[in-house]
Amino acid sequence: MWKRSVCTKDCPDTCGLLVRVEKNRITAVKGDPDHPYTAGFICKKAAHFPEQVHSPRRITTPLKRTGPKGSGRFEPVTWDEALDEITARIRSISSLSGPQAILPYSFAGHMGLVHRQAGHAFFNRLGASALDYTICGPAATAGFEASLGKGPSTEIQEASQSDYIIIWGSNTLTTNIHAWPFFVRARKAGATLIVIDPYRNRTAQSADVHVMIKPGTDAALVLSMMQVIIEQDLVDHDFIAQKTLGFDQLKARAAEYPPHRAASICGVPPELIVRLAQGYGRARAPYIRTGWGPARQLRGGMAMRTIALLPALVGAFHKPGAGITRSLGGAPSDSAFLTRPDLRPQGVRKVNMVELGHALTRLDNPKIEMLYVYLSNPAVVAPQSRQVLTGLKRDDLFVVVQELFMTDTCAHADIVLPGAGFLEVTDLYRAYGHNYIQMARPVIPPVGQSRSTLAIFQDLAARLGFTEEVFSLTETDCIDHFLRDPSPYMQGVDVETLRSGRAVRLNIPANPYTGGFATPSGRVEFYSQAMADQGLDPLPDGQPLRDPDGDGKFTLEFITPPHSLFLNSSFNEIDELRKKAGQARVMIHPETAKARGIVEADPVRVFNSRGECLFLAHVTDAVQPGLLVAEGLHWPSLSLGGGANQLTSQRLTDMGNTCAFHCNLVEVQRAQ
Ligand SMILES: Nc1nc2c(c(=O)[nH]1)N[C@H]1C(S)=C(S)[C@@H](COP(=O)(O)OP(=O)(O)OC[C@H]3O[C@@H](n4cnc5c(=O)[nH]c(N)nc54)[C@H](O)[C@@H]3O)O[C@H]1N2
Ligand SMILES: Nc1nc2c(c(=O)[nH]1)N[C@H]1C(S)=C(S)[C@@H](COP(=O)(O)OP(=O)(O)OC[C@H]3O[C@@H](n4cnc5c(=O)[nH]c(N)nc54)[C@H](O)[C@@H]3O)O[C@H]1N2
Ligand SMILES: [Mo]
Repeated sequence: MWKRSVCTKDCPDTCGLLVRVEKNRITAVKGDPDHPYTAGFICKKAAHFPEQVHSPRRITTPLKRTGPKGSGRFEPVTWDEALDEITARIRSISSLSGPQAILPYSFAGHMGLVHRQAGHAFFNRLGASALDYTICGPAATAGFEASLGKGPSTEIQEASQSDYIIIWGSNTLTTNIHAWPFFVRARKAGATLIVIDPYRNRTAQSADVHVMIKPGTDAALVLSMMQVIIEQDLVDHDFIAQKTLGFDQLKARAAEYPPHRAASICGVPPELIVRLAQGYGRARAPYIRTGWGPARQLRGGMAMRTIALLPALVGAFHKPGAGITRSLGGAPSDSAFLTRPDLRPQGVRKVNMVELGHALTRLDNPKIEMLYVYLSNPAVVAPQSRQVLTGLKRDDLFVVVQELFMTDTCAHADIVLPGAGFLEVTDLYRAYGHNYIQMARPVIPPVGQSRSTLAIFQDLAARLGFTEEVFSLTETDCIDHFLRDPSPYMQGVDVETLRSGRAVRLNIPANPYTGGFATPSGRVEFYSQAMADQGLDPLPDGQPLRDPDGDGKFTLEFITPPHSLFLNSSFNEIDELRKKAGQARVMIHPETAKARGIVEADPVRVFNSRGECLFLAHVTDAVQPGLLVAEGLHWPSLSLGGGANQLTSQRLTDMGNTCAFHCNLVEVQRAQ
């Protein structure tokens, strides 16, 4: 029997799925042809869901550590034993050191509105240290909002009517593949496709023009394009007069970046900058798809803010097929009934999740004594892994991990709890690459003794005597709450269709900017007083900032973008996908390799002051000289030594306090 469901992995596409179930086993998964956006095809990863759900690697009972920390030796225990031990620890730590000695750590292993947020009320009520959820998007969001205000951006489907598409720091064919058909449609009608990226990724290989920019220099490139657009009078004077703020100051700033000067910063030849500016400025419907890449830099907020201003210069916001896309999917947004921020005692400290390494090794008053991990794999995904692992190995740290698989984080746990996967629970899903929401019910019961995130936290809450209503809400109670959300995005949403399991469109216009801009001035802000108030440059600024810890010591830049066969660190557990991905590789330009005596497939050691890791060298001109690229987060326990996050830093971005995953200086040498 085929049942309808949704892919809930942390990917913009949130695909409609059809799942074949025979005797409580999932035997096949395919795309739902009726899904209005994902339209019947799925990625290579999702096709492996049957093996993932029923994998022999799946954790099916609670486990308790028997060997030394990090040894990965466990014995099965009952749920009562496991939860009793956790509650006893919570009680003793809370009374001796205070509840802030407990730190929850979670992210987006499951994207459902209910289960993803199901632990928040518990930790708020406990008075635990609060986690700041910064590892992915906030720099991009903050940069974009400073220019255009809060709210959804242009729907990707619009791009099919564009004649000039720029994919700016997104590896669309790897990370957002369902956007591609809309770009293909536009190209069939004659559109030009530009990719701006430091390396020739799969998407750049398929573009008309690949602009091989140096990492962290997007703002300089944009300012230079602006200089050309203004000088050649390709601007939309009416739009600028009526809908923008600070054009004269912008003009003066852009004048500081003539193409020959910008070229020396961003490595893009001056003639190409002029061509780009003219192509964009003269297009009938210029459209930009931004990824998160430009934001994962120390000045990533500024980069995103500057890119977001470009459409205003040419009045693109009011042209069909034109605009700019970042994250989509606005509503339902009010989760307070479920997360209960009001239960959190006043003055509880916040811990930035990017700084987990510091938190576990340096934070005091009180020191972290319990780490409770769910829906995340911080041993692999968090920056500066050496320090994270030092923290996780502390004998005086009690670690609980809720997981489906024995990840590198689980290996450091004292107690592991088996989580029920997305095909085993009821939840509501909102995408961030399209404007549809969808509800899914379990297609099979929880595998083994696994339990849903909501069920686990409610059991813990009951053991600790928490009686607030939130601790007894069912999945469907929560979904009913979300569906009653008064947000305008929910208006007209057909709840019956939603309950039948089909995707339903939110009430969000395809081009929301036609309704105006939610900035303080109501205009696009070339000049932002809000940024000035935060001590930031109120105008776009093109000065890059390289990794300060490596400056003067290391000369090679190192970026760590996603792998097509993994989803962050997920899917390493599928043997076939891991084998297909092969050992962790680092791309090196032939000149850079030659200068170091490195040839194809050599084992190499990449290092900086934060750590080191091993890769196999892939010598290729798909990267520029002086840049190393390592795609994907391989589990160190199942691949060559280390993992790319050995080399990344906990330094925070200029806006949004996010991780600058693509801002690293390193050196490489042959291993042995
Ligand atoms: N297959 C697969 N799909 C995924 C994921 C995955 O791991 N695997 N991850 C998911 C998640 S959580 C997210 S947030 C999204 C992320 O999706 P993307 O936005 O596509 O990923 P990023 O890591 O931000 O990198 C995007 C591109 O930015 C480039 N880049 C790096 N630095 C710069 C820079 O300074 N300027 C410019 N212009 N480009 C730069 C990188 O080389 C890369 O090609 O993808 C989601 N989808
Ligand atoms: N170097 C580098 N590091 C990065 C990035 C990068 O580009 N470069 N990208 C960053 C980004 S964009 C992000 S969003 C973060 C992502 O970081 P994470 O959100 O930690 O992503 P995953 O590695 O997919 O880990 C999710 C874990 O949740 C588990 N899980 C899935 N579903 C369930 C469930 O229903 N119940 C339970 N209990 N567990 C479940 C999975 O098995 C998996 O181990 O990583 C970041 N790290
Ligand atoms: Mo992400």
